[in-house]
Amino acid sequence: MLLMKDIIREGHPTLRRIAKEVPLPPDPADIETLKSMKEFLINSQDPVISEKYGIRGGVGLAAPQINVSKRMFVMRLNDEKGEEHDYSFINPKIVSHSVEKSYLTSGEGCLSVDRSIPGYVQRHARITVKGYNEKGEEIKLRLRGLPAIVFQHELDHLNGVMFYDHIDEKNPFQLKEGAIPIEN
Ligand code: NB4
Ligand code: NI
Repeated sequence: MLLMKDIIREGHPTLRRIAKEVPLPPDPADIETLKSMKEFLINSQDPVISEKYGIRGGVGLAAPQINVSKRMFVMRLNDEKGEEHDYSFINPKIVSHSVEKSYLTSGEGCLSVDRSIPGYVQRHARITVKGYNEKGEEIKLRLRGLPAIVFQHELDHLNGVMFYDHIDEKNPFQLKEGAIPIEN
């Protein structure tokens, strides 16, 4: 079972690397990695289990965060309509996106970052994404709202990008015109 000790933190070089494409169909070891990452999110969202093991709450986890430099991540959350967004992604990519931006009004945190960093992270408001699931099947989705934000935070990890790279140092709360706030 994955625990906080298995999550690498800021300063670890893997977090700044470009993760490698995963050969398809995924081999059993990669499927197992995704399964344990998904289990970590489930545990992190269970008040009893997360308290018992000292796991921070999470809605996404990227393989580089457990020091596996491969293009895979998991996400698990409910959107504002209560719809579940429970996905494992292999070799994910954004195929198109809106010009419009959106941002979490409370800013972002990261399981690999042990400090809170104030500021807005403005991301594409709507994205069309492609990738493969743990079975090696192609998936194509349109995401908006919180799921779109989570996808982009995780995709960034595969490219060595941290959320605070997007925060304007001088004006951390400066918003682009028309940016859509997301309360969470
Ligand atoms: C990834 C997210 C940071 C901003 C939005 C949110 C939480 C993370 C990081 C966008 C992506 C992890 C991966 C939460 C959280 C709301 C839902 C359900 C019940 C607790 C949970 C708390 F914990 N971010 N943490 N940060 N990351 N919402 N919620 N709640 O997930 O670093 O790269 O369980
Ligand atoms: Ni993160």
